[in-house]
Amino acid sequence: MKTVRHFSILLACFIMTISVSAQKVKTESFKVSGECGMCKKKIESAARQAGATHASWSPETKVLKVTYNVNGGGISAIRQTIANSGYDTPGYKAPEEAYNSLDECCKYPREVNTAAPCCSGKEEMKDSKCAELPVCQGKDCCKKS
Ligand SMILES: [Cu+2]
Repeated sequence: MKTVRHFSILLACFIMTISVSAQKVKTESFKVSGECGMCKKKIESAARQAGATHASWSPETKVLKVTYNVNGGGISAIRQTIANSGYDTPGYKAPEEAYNSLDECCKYPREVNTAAPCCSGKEEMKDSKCAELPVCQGKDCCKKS
């Protein structure tokens, strides 16, 4: 009888372990472009909005450390939401409008070259759809800088 009770306690422990690991929490770090303390607030709140339980971004290293539940939207939802708020993340580029509406102090240098293939040098394209055109048909795609 005693062994049976021991066994059921063991079993109960085992089941509890399984249910805890079912809500798996993961911590990941990745680079997010940004500049200052204001960026920090916006990046971290975007991450939380997308389901991160903890988010901490460093203006020095530009690395965001997030903790999230793998059963939620996951890391891609977090990256996407941060990008939508104006900050480039790995695999997700912030839309032009979002980047342009950032405060001046927050406008980080973009690593991704926004120039269309038909625009020479430092000229940027007026809108991102231009780049999809084969060699930018109507060439007034390019902003004069
Ligand atoms: Cu900023």
